[in-house]
Formats: sequence, C-alpha cells, structure tokens
Amino acid sequence: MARDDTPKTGFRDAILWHLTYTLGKDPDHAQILDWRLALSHAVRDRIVDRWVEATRATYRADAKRVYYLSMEFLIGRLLEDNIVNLQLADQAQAAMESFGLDYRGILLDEPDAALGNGGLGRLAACFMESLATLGCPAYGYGIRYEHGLFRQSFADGRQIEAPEHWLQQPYVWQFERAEASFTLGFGGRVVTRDGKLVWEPENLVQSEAYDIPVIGWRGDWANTLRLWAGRAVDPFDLERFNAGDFTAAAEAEALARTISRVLYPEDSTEKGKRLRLTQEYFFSAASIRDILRRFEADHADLRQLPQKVAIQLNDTHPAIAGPELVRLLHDERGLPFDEALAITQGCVNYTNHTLLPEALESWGEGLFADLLPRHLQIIDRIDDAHGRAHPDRRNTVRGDGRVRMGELSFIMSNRVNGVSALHTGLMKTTVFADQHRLHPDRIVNETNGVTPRRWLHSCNPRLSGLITETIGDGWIGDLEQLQGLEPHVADPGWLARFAAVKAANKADLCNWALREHHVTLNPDALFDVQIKRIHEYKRQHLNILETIALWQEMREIPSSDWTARVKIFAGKAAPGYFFAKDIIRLINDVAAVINADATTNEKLRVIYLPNYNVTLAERLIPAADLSEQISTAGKEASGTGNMKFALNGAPTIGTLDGANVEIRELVGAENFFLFGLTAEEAEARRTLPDHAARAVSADPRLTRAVEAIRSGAFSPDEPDRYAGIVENLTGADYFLVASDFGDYWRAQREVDFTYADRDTWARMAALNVARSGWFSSDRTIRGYMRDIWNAKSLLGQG
Ligand code: 9GP
Repeated sequence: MARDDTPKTGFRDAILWHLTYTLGKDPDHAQILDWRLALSHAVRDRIVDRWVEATRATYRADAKRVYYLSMEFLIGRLLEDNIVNLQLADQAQAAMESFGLDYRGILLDEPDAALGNGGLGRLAACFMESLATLGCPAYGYGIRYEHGLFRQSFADGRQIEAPEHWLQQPYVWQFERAEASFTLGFGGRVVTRDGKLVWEPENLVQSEAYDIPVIGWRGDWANTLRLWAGRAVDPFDLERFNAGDFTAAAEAEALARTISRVLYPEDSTEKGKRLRLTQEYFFSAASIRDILRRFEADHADLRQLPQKVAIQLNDTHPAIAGPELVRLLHDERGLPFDEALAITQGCVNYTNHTLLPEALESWGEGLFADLLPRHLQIIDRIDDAHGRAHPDRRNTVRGDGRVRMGELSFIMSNRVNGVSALHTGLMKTTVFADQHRLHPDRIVNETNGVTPRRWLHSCNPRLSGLITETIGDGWIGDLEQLQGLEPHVADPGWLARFAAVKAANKADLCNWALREHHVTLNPDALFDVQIKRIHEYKRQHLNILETIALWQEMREIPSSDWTARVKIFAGKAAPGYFFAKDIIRLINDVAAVINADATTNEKLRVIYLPNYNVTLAERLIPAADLSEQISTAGKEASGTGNMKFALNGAPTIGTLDGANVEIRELVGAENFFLFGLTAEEAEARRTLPDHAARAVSADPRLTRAVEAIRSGAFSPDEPDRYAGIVENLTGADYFLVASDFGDYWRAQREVDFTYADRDTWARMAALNVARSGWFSSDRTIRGYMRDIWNAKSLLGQG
C-alpha cells in the first residue's frame, strides 16, 4: 500500500492504511491498542463526510438548532456505537478476524469515557444519539474532564477511589478546534463607565473546544458534542522561569486546567464548592458565546434568536447560562434589559431531575458575588422583573443568603420539564407549586428514554438477533415495533428460544465473573440485580436487609424448596457520602459471611462488582432476571436503568416511583412485582412518631436482621461498625426502609414462586420486552422537539 492510496477504497484496506500512515506501525508488530486506533480512524473517516454534510444542510436550511447544555455526558465507549450506527459491524468483524484478532477484545480495549455520575449523564448521552438518529440539528455542550468519574475498588469491603485516566491513550473521536476558543472572566468588580455598568473581571481563562461527532442510526445524520477544556491565557511566565521559579512559571496553566480536571464527584447529595461554580460558569459562558457567534455569523437581528436557538439546561448546573446571555445581549450588544431578558426567555428551557431538597442547587451569596459579581446584579434584576409582572409574589431567587438555581432556572425558561409523569406531577405540587400557579402552562412532562441501539441491539446481540428474525430489523429505529413480538409469546417454541437467549447471556456472565473476579455463580439461579449510584433513597440497604432475612430463614428451614438466587450489586458512592459508603461496606461484609456459609450457598450468593460503569451495565443487564427498582416512592425522579432492564427481559420488583409507574402500566401489572407505600402514603407515614421503631418491632424477620447487624454478625472484628445504619433504620428512617420491608419481603417471595415456573417467568420477561418500545429516547426526543424546542428534523436534507 502506498501513502497516496485513499484510505477509503475498502474498509479492511482503510484499517491497514491508518495503521501504517496514521499510527506509523508495522502490522507485524502492532499491538491491540494500535489495531483499535486504526479501526477507530477507519470508522471515523466514514463519519466525517456525513458530519460535514449535516452541518452544511443545517446552514442551508437556516434551521433552528438545539443546544443541550449538560455538566455530564456519560458516553462510555464509542467505537462499537459508531460501528453499529454506520452498520459496519460485519465488515469490521471480518476485517479484524482476517488480521487474526479478537474483534470483541478490540472493542473492549477502549476506555469508558465516564464524564458523568449516573442517570443524568447517561440520559444526555442517549439524547445525543437520538437527536442524531432523528436528524435534529443539535449540539451538546459540556466539559472535557481530564479525569472522569473515579475508579472504584474495595479494600476490606470499603470503597477506595482512584483517578480515572481515560485520556491517557490517544482519543480518536475528538477534534481539537483551536479557532473556537473564548476568553472568560471570573471575579473582579463592576464599575460604572459612561453611565453603564461594566464588569471588570480579575481572572481570565481560555476555553478550548474539542468536538466529538455523534452519528445517528444508519448514519444518516451526525451532530456535535462540543466539550470545553480550561487553558491559561498566558500559559507560561518566562520571567519567573528565568528567575529560577520553574513551578510558579507554569502556575497559571495549572490553575486554568484545574477547571476541567475532574468531574465533580458528588451527585445529588452534596452542595457545590467554588470549583464547581467555576466549572458551571466556565462551560455555560463558553457555550453561550459559541451559540451567539454561530447565530451572528448569519443573522443581524438578535430578536430572531428564539426562532433559531433552543437552549436546554440539563438540570440547574448550566443555569448561569441564562444571566450570561442576558449580560451579553444587554451589556455587550446594547439591547435594552427587558428585551435582552425576553429574548433569553424565548430560547432557554430547563429540565428538572430531582426533588430532593438537598440536591436543588443553591449558592452562598458571598461566593457568588465574589466569582460572578455582574451576574448577581443581573439575577436580581431578572427576579425584580418577574416580581413586577406578578405583584402577588415576592422575589424568590435570593433568600436566606443564598442564590437558588432552581427558581432562577424556572423564571428564565420558556418551558420547564420533569422526567416522568409522577415526577412532573410532584413538581407542580411541591417545589415549583408557587411558580406553577403563576405559569400554569410552563411545566410539561417528557418521560425519559434510552437508546435502543446501545441498550438492546449492541449490548444484547442474542436477543437482538431473535427479535430481528421474528419481526425484521425495523424496531432498531422504531422501538414501538417490538409490539410485533406479542403474538409470538404464546408460541412455546419461540418462548423457549427467548428463554435460551437469557440462559446464554447468564452463562456468559458466569464465565466472565469467574475469569475476572474469581467467583462462581450458579447459572440456574435467579439473577437479582441492583445496579446504580448508592443512595439512601435508592435503598440498597432495604435489599441487603431482605437478603439477610432470607439467609436467616434458609438456615432455619433448610428443607424448604428455596429458589436459588444470586444477588448482584454494583454502584459507586459519592466520596463524601459516608452513609452510602457504609452501605457498600455492609453489603460486602454480608456477602463474605453468606457466601462462606456452606449450608446455604447453593441457594444464595451475594456479589458486589466493583467499578460500575456503562460497560459493566451493558454486561449485566442482558443477563439479569430481576430488576430492583426499590426507591422510596416520590424520590426517584424517573430512572432509566429500570427501562433498560425491562427492554432486556428482566421484570421489575419495584415501588410506584418515577418511571416505574409508567413501566408497570405498559408491561401490565401482572408482569411487575409491586410493593411499598405510594408517594402520598410515604409522606403521611413520615409524620407518624416512631414509625421505624414500630415497623421493626412488628416484623420478626426485620427485627432479627437488624439485630444481626447490630450485634456485629457481619463485622465481628468491629461489632459497632454499622451503628449508624442501625440507628437510622430504627430511628428517623426518612426513606422508610422499615415501613416497606414487610411488603418487599412478600413481593420477593412472589418472585421466588413465579420463577419456579420457568414458562410463566419467560412469558412475563418476553412481555416486558414486547411492551417496552415506548421507552426509546427517540420517543422522548420527539417530545422535546414538539413540546419544548419547536425544532424540525432535517433528515433527507443532509
Ligand atoms: O435521580 C434522577 C433519576 O431518577 C433520573 O432518571 C435521571 C435522569 O433524568 O436524573 C437523576 N437526577 C440526578 O442525577 C440529579 O438531579
């Protein structure tokens, strides 16, 4: 092959070409990394043309663009996604095998880009893929964290955090855009000049853009995920260097880079600190400038902005984007304040993802004034303007010395949405009740969804194959076609094949668990899976309590016909969230005791898999029999894991919380194991004095399980290790673990009973698949396009 051969003649040749000329490697000596990079380059080439065409089509049509601002994009690995969406899987596999390589091994060699904590970040990634699939011109804007979410391991059962280095190897998917850089200010003061207020920032930082193309299903459209990195305006101080102060010479660069160094490791429990607010302003301000620059390249009249630009705030993290746009339009472009505000409100929309009071962001006024003095003035003016328009209402953005970002986002937005029907309803009656009264049309619901390309087609090739063989492959782009499976569920032959798919996926998981974690799992046992962030409201401790109680009962009545179970846990706790970390340790301690018990371990095993990430989810979900969605009703805004399990044939055991409610409605109550208090009942129960202590003493199983923890049965070397958990369970128990325990136990035994009849179980599982088509993120994005953005698809025009 020669240098000037086009790398596009054939796919196999293209891979060899890149190996030789892009990577400078001799195929005879290339390592797995080299092959993966060469394959990625060959795939990337096939994305670029469509990406350019899509951008051109958007300019030609002068189409409205959607801008999705999110602190988190949990994109995971991209190579397989891109290959699948370009429909290159067969060619890629054949090429790799012709080089004597293991294709799956190559795919798995890619590090996970873990630029998110959990559901919120993964939702943003699914949305980007669906936006491209639907041909909606869109940009994602976020931060290019050098270190994604921490790497989790265990020592004596305790969570240990280590930095994640996803950028240590070359990252083929990104394009550095030196031309799209902005200088951003922080701190300083506001002065009056020529009768106008002018912000004089004290510190300046440069934002550097990195673009990742996002290709949709069948490769018909591609959008851009633009991630910002912090750089110093003057990266190197030669004077200080020459004076011998080498460290100080690079100080400015080190400080600027800190902004995009780590994904803020907290999620819904912790309040932010100075760095977090800096990050939020940094990426919001860079994005708003970029949006304005793109608009102004083709339009002279800023009043047209709402016709051409829809900005979505993914939670309140980018809320400062609103005041920043007002500032640019008013202070820098000279529009009257009210007009600047009206234009901004015409563009901005806000998605709320939680009602937990501690997770609704607010900032101390001191910190805010110090970092963003001009913005604080603008926020007050916005709040005043809103107050004037609604005289019966006081200003609410500021209060108790804090700046409340939920309130700010609400009054800055054209539309505000919740992420499940229940959550949206609760938004109207709780946190945003006052606002809803003033703006009854502003709140809308867009129930979350997941992309079927990744969360069924790629992660579960066996099931995908069976579905395609049964109803054709139209479902991959139109998930509601899964309904076509329903008539086949009654066919015993088909159902047996469906069950065989699950069995084979479970066997794969068993092999992997043995190879990677040296644990032996019984593939015939029910795989009962709870994987998600560790949080009190998600109630992993309810699950482990039930596990303890089950184990105790198995020991007591060994002759009973127990359904064999493997309890599988995975998930990370925020590093500063000590209660959650205690839950992790408790699960690991309980696992050690139960797994060592020869009298029960044929029937019950507990494993906690470390370092939960997108790739691990892709491995576990297809092999799951039962999906644990057991949050306290009213606390999980939606959930998306719940949808992935149902779609992959794992019925749910769950409360009436978040999107569980809609899942149950769609798959049928008889195919869902419901338990627990409703959101309303939970509220009422909390007001009963001693509700937890009473619930514990009324239930002998729960009493015995709690007593085992209290007495140190799982921590003999430190009997009071879990005193905090015990105190919580028997005391305040805000998340009502004790109150829901009895009904959870009952529902779990119903699971045992049902699973014992494998045909009935397979039928339930298959109906979960056939009826989950509505949970595609394509459906969700269509809803946003219609109800919120007023954006059109340009498919067919690219
Ligand atoms: O806790 C919610 C989760 O229920 C939801 O599925 C997800 C995406 O909408 O957002 C989570 N919220 C957060 O991570 C923080 O607000």
